[in-house]
Order: sequence, then C-alpha cells, then structure tokens
Amino acid sequence: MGTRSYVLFYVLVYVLNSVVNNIYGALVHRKFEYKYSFKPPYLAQKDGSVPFWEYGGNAIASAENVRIAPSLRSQKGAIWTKSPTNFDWWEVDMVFRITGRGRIGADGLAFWYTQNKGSYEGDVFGSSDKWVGLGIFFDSFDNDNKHNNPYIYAMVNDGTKQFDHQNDGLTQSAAGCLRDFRNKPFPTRARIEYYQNTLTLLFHNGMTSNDQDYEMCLRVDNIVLPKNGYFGISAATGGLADDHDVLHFLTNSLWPVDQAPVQSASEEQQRLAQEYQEYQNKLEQQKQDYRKEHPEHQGKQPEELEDWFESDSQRELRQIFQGQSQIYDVLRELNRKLDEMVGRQERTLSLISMQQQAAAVGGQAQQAGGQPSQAIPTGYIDTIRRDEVTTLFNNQNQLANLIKDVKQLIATVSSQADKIIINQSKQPTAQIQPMGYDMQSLVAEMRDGLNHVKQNVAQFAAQRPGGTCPSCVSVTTLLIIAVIQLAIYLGYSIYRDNKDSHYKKFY
Ligand SMILES: [Ca+2]
Ligand SMILES: [Ca+2]
Repeated sequence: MGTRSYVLFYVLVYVLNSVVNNIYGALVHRKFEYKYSFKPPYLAQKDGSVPFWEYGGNAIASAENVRIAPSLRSQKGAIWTKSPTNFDWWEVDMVFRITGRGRIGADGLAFWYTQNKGSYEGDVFGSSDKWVGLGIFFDSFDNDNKHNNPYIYAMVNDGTKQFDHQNDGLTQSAAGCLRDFRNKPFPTRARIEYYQNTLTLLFHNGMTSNDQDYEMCLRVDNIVLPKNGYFGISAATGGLADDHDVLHFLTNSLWPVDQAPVQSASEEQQRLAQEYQEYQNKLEQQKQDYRKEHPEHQGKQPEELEDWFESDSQRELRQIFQGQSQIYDVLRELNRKLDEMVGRQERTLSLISMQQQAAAVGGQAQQAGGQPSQAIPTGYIDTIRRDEVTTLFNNQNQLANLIKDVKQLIATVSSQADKIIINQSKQPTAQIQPMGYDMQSLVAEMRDGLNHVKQNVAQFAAQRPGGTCPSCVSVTTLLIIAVIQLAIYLGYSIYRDNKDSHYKKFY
C-alpha cells in the first residue's frame, strides 16, 4: 500500500518535471534589434537618410514611412540593412500599405532575407533575381490569369533559380495564401518568424486597427537560410501602379532561453548613450544648416520648428479627438432625425383626431336622420365627445338667431335714423324742437279737459239724487260733445303752431 503510493508520487513528479522542461525549452527570449528596424516618427533624417538602412531606385523615405515604389509606371525601389545580422533566429513585424486608384494594381512588394544585399532596380519586385535566401512576395498582379491575386507566398532560393514571373512563382513557392492587401482602411501587417528552421507568416488584413487581429498565412518547416544575412524590402510597378509604403519594420532576434545573449548592462548602456549623443549632434548640425540655408526663418526658435512635428501621445490625442468628433456628429444627426420623427408623429396624431371629429359629427347627423350610428372608439385619444359637439352646435344656432335679431334691430334703427334725417332736412330751421313735446302737453291739456267735464257731470248727478233723470243727456251724447270740443281745440292748436312757425320764418 505504502510502496504503491511512493511509486505513484515519483511518477507524477517525473511527468511534471518533463512538462516544465519542455515549456522552458520552448520559451523564447526576444531582443529588439534597432539596427534592423525603422519606424515613424523621424523615420528618415532631415537629409533623407534612414539610420542603419540604405535605399535606392525610386524609393523615397520620409519621416512617416518609406515609399518603396510610388504609384507611377515602371518604378522600382528597395531598402536594405547596412549590416548583416548577428543572430540566427528572428521575427519581423512589417506594417505596410499598398494603395492605388485602380481596381487592380501592380506589381507588388517583396520582403527579403538574403546572403547579400540585392539590387535597387532588379527584376524581381524591384530587386535581384537568383538570390540566396528567402523572398516573401506580396504579389498584386495576376500574371498567369488564374484569378488568384493578390497572393502572398514565400520562396527560398539557393541562387540558381530564376523567378518565374509569368506564373506568379506558382511552382517555385514553398507556401502561400490568398489574401487581399490592397486599399485597406488600416495598414496591413505581416509577422514573419524564422525560428528553429520553421518559417511562419501571420497576416493582418488591415480591416481593423486591432494589433492582435493576425491570422495564419503559411508555416513551413525545415527551411534553411544563410547565416548573417541582410533584410531588405523592394517593390515595383508596371503598366498599373500602386503606392508601396512601409511604415514599420521592427526586428526582434529570437533566442532559446538557455542561449540568450548575456551582454553586460553597462556596456550596452554606454554604447546606446554614445549613439544617442551622435544623433543629437547630427540633429543640431542639421538645424544649424537649415537656419543658414533659410535665413527667412531666422526669427523662429528651434522650439517652433519642433512644433511642426507631433509626438506619439499628441497623435494619439488627435486621433481620440477625431474619433470623438465623429461620434458627436453621428449623435447630432441622430438627434435631428429623432426630432423629425417626433414632429411627424404629432402631425399624424392631429390628423387622426381631426378625422375622428369629422366622423363623430357625421355619426350625429346620421343619428338625427334616424340611422343607428356606429360607436367610434375614442378611448385611446382624448378628443371631443358627441354631447359636446351637440352643445356647440346648439350654441351656434342660438348665436345665429341672435345675430339675425340684432341685424333686424339695426335695420330698424337705421331706417328710423333715416327718417329723422329726412325730417330734419324738411325742417326750415336748424332748431330741433321735438314735436312730441307739444303733443304731450296737448294730450295733457285734453286729459285735464276731459277730467273737468267728468267732474261737472258728477256734480250734476249729485245735485239730482234719485238716480235716473229723464231729462239728462245720455253718456253717448256727452262723449260726442266732448269729442267735438276736443277736435275744435286740436284744430286751434295746429293753427296756432303753423302760425308760430310762419312767424319764425321771418326772424
Ligand atoms: Ca504577379
Ligand atoms: Ca496569379
């Protein structure tokens, strides 16, 4: 029992140990090789040189990138490291853009690791044929018309093989993958690793700005490349022409952990400091030269000249700002659209309520005509109800009648006014003596007269007690007498009035 446990324990320890050793053995030490790298900003110096690199042909280096071949017909260019490598295994991150206005472009870009530097105006994508070492080609143009370009492939040459352009190196390539690398929104990337005789190519298609979006393009074992080779990039255009720009070329040497170079820190530091000082001096010298050549910029301070460039953090800030501006614009546009939609909805709602009102009035009319009206569902919209409409309708009718009455009244008043005016115009003087006054007094006089007659009759009746009197005048007779008396009096008054007005004429 106890023995078995011990045996199991030792087996477990052994397995764990071997696993750890395997992992440890697979671990890779990486070291950045600045002499085999370039990157922006300050990729090229003011004089156009790229530190530790040499370029030629139609290649142009700027602060931001190296344009290996510009988008002009039949251009060739290349850039090569000045010194050969002093490490066996390496990994290169190449960030590049191949852009052109055409739907198809030409000819392509090549990555080289060769025993000797190639040509700057060679036949194979701008560099030398019959190379010794590795060429990886980003072949844009479909020479063999098999509709399989743009294509990425690797080819190892021992210096004897001539590149088969007509077949896009089909039979010669070790491996390849069909990937489009032209006109991408972000720079395309290739990660080329050569470690323990295995060549791996990972490709980033430039559809995102995520650094990690690599996918496997090719992996080939048993690749033997010359020691102490040179890195190079070349490109060429033909009848069709793309811009071939390389932005970053970053080389790391790879070492098994147990073989990692042990360089004394102080020695390395000293060397770096010396190189840094050399570059500072060179830059200062260039600034002075510039000021001598451009006296019109004498007034400007060197600091101002440096303001023309931006640091990494400045660029990042600017990009963040641009991104936020775009987000803001999109939001504003969305807001505007939302407002528009709300407006439309309100208009539609008001239209619906208007229609429902019309339907309600129509329904009422139908009801008045004895037809059963349909109930209109108004529960979900707060709109005018039928009884309210009835009230309104009645009120309106009443108002109309009232207005009619007022109109009649106004007509009467108007005609009366006309009459007055006519009467006034008939009056001989401007003096308005209302006739009514005289008539009133006249009537009063007549009433007094009548009362007087009445009193006399009453007195007469009182003097003759016994009721009836046979010789007395009857009431009718008395009334006739009174009327005659009144007529005479009236005639006299009119006569007097006429006489008065007749006299007034003469004053
Ligand atoms: Ca081709
Ligand atoms: Ca092809």
